[in-house]
Amino acid sequence: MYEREKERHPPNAFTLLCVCVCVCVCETERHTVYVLTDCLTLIKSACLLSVFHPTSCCSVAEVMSVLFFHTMKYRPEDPRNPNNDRFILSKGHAAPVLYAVWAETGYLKENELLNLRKVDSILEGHPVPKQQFVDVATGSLGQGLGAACGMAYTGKYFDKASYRVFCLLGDGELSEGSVWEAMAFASYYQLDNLVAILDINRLGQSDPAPLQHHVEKYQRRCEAFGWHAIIVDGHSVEELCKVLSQPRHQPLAIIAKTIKGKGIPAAEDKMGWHGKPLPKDMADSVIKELQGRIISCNKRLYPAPPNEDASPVSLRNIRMPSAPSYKSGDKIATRKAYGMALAKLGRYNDHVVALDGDTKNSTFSELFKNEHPNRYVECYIAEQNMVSVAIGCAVRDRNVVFASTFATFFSRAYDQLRMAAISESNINLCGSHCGVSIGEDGPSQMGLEDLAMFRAIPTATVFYPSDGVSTEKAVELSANTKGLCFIRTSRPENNIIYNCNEDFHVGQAKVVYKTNDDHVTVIGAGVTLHEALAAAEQLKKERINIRVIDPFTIKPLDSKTIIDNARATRGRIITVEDHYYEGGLGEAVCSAVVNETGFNVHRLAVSQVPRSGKPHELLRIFGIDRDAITQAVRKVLSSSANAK
Ligand SMILES: Cc1ncc(C[n+]2csc(CCOP(=O)(O)OP(=O)(O)O)c2C)c(N)n1
Ligand SMILES: *[C@@H]1O[C@H](CO)[C@@H](O)[C@H](O)[C@H]1NC(C)=O
Ligand SMILES: *[C@@H]1O[C@H](CO)[C@@H](O)[C@H](O)[C@H]1NC(C)=O
Repeated sequence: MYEREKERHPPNAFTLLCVCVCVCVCETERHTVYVLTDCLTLIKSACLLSVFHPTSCCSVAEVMSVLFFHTMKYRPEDPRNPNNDRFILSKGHAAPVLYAVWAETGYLKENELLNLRKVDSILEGHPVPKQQFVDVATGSLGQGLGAACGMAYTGKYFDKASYRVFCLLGDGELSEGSVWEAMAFASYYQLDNLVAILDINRLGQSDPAPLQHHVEKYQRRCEAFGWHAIIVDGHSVEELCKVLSQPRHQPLAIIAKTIKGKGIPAAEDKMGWHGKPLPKDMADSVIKELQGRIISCNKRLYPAPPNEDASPVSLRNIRMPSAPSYKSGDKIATRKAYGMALAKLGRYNDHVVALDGDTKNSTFSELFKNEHPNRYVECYIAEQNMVSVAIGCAVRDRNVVFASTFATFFSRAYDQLRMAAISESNINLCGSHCGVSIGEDGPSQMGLEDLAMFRAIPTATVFYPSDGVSTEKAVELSANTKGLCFIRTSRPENNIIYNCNEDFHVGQAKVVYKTNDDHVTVIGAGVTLHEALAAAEQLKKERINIRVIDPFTIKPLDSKTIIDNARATRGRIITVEDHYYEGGLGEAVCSAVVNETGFNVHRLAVSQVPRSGKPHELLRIFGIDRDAITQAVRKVLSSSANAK
């Protein structure tokens, strides 16, 4: 295969990482277990690391060895090969054991392990995708299984390939609701290519996990969620080999009863050792003891190669074959335009897939489902899991993923979205029902924080289209834009304002209303752009001209267009948005013009928790309708007249 590091490093005292007891293989039908010479080196190198969560690594050493050198089929020299079995370390703080295994495969150099958590090393404290063998970042507990579900769904239904997906979870982590959202998803979709290994080591960080070592309770829970659940001694290599070889018709949960700190006598099954490095003398003696247990038989293990049945996928240049076909005078809600655009994109690109959380006839992702039922994944009312499944579907560039729900419900998946950025994910999210303009359903259904939320994510692009044409362009641009994309859509029907041949770009605003003698620049988006246009007509009758700008993307914001136009209106800007004040369009504009002298930004936004009512009533009450804009324009003009 390829060169292995010749030189092995001696164990270093303060750093005992994980005690990979042995690397074993069941070669004969009688499951003879060979303990191989090379595990010595694995142990040694692993021991070099160790300042980080040694006891959490110790409980899964056998599990990891069996998975990576007995069960999984993959090409260790090519960790992202599409045919490879996938592995997700949901208990991401056990990263050192993952790195030790990849060193044992030869992919990582053993001396690189010494650089664990150093600023210039790829071996960060928790798994991140700058490591080729990591598909999704973990470390925020409870998220690995949802991503694993997305990968398994993709393997079974989209790729129709034989690769399998393995996910290792901690027992403390099993208190996260998102884990059980994923459990329900996996059984509903019969993901028989998915295996979860539950490391029941009894202890969490500051307390035992609630079910302690009651493995039968875990088994009943898993079975209740529709999984095949098997209890094993997680330190028995032979048992692990056996259960992992069984044929499957359901998702499989391996409930591995283990001991936290296994192999470190003073720390075994004891509280107070989570995340702690071992003292030097303790580490030395443990390492010595381990080395004594190695049976040298000069045998090297190589993982079996995968079946070559996941066809190559190209996600380059996902285009609409034709321009939008709206007519001026048409009225459409941007949420509906989203569904139409997505269905159209799917017509010409086989790898476009859509997810929704039981809101498809509100977000209009239903239009995609109607046309492409095999590429639609109903995620039901489990938004955290939906985002994780989306991330899983998008890894290794297998799919262009669009997931939709009400904008406001993404807030409960914010940790998953934050992790999507760390995972370098390219998922696209569409949030409908933004703002008070949804009307009667009331504040629980109104997205009023979503711009703040998505703007704060470093890899995010935030689209806020205002008509059917720009929505279709936003969908097409999202499909081709790296990082997270968020498309904010609205419920009310509004006029088509753009010509179908209008060109749109990320970070390029449109001046939608202008004369040679404008006094104020008004920036609105979605429904408030239409209110601004109505205000412009109204003010024209009073011989006050205003300029109206549609930012199209709130992030990145087109500062140049905003500044150039606002200069023409003597720095007078009014922003108006169907969002709370904090973190929305107004604040984005303020930070864009922060260096301009003589600029004055007046902001209109929703300042309190709103209520039910008709959309136009709520826009009026919360001060973001055409009248509020005309008043603000007059006020800005009179105060600047007074200032003279
Ligand atoms: C969402 C989240 N909450 C809290 C933490 C902090 N934390 C890291 S490890 C840990 C204990 C994990 O226990 P368990 O899942 O049993 O794993 P073990 O280390 O015992 O294998 C905690 C609370 C975290 N990383 N993520
Ligand atoms: C969605 O469909 C259901 C079932 O047909 C219907 O009862 C409901 O009113 C629809 N919702 C919307 C927002 O159209
Ligand atoms: C404002 O000026 C500072 C200092 O020159 C610069 O670093 C920053 O990028 C500018 N900000 C904007 C939004 O232009």
